[in-house]
Amino acid sequence: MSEDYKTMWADLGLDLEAHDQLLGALGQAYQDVFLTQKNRPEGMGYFDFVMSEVHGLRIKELLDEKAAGRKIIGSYCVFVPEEIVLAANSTLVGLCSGADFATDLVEQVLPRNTCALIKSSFGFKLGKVCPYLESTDMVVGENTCDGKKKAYETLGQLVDNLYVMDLPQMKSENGKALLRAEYVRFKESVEKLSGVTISAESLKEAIATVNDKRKALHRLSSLRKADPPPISGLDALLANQVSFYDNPARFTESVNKICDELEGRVYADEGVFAKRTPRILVSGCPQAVPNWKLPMIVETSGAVIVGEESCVGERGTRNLTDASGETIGEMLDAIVDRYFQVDCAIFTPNHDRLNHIQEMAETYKADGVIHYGLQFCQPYLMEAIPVEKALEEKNIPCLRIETDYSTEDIGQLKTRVEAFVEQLR
Ligand code: BJ8
Repeated sequence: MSEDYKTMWADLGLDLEAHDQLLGALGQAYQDVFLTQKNRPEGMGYFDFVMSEVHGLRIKELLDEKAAGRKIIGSYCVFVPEEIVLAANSTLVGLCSGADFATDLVEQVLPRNTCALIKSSFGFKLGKVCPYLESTDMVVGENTCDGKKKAYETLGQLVDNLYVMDLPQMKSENGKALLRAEYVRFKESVEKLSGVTISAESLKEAIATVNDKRKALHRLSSLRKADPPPISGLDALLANQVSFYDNPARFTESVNKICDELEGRVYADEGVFAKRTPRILVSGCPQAVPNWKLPMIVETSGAVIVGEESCVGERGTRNLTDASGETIGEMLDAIVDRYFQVDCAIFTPNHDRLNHIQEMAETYKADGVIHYGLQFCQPYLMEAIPVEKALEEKNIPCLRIETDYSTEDIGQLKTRVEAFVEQLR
């Protein structure tokens, strides 16, 4: 790492020693999990580069943006609309993390039985190793699950720029009205922070930018319907993970570029795995960087992942925002319509999610579904049972797993996944 980065990290208040340890572990995991894959598409080189610079060049870019007057807004949930952020000349970055860090410090402020996703985000703050969080001008939390909702009360004491977005729990007219009111309040807060009044023109442009990013990811997903799929589940997940950090236009271009290459592979019947390799759909909790445990286990157990029903995946990107509105009001309505369809398990009832999982299993020709639940995540663990039932009705085998970010259960999980894959052959 260059000395410039070290100065940058120190200026952000990071603990350089702890941060070095984190980057060392991340680099090793990346090497072991990604770079050992055979026959990867060349276009993955871009994502390898982004990952190698995820705390370096990208942070420098964000700080340069800040110096030029843009504001950086961090979020923990796909309900925070990037369209509004971009329209206010600001940048949205994801803050969720996928590795345990400073657990001893975390357990002084949160109960031990909190999900790994929340604990990890706190660990990155308390351990002073997240340059994204330290670069933000506003951190957006949201009232989704009880764990997050209450954890933000504590996070508010650790950061001085927390904004909490209230979110509905039911897909009712009242729920939709709440979402709209919250998006209007968010728009006003972002305008105040950035000093930029969102215009119809800037909002239209932002909708187009975010739609383009989603279209590129839809294109990537669609290519995975092929047998053999032209890209591994690990690499496709990585592209989805990078979408939360990267510059949107550059990301879109890079995904479209890799899709051009993958189309050629599909045409040539070429894939990372052999034809008729058992195909798995993963459904459940989001998998943030560097949470690659489950896909690594699946794809070293004789199966390939062909889709993610997850917020780092299709649940997060499924629908486009209608771009036909001309006034700010019409465009906000379209944004609300789009996000209100996100079928997170915090909604009750949540039949849409069951339908979507069945549809995805059919569309991606999955032989089986693995439901990925993080330990102590009530919404997804509870919903795993109706998910399994809905899949049984379609004769699609389902394996429910409950895990965390530790490596201790890898052997046990591998045994269960291997047995499941055997059953699918
Ligand atoms: S829209 S999935 S990104 S809330 S794993 S913290 S649910 S206890 S992450 Fe999510 Fe938004 Fe929903 Fe998507 Fe709670 Fe469960 Fe932990 Fe979770």
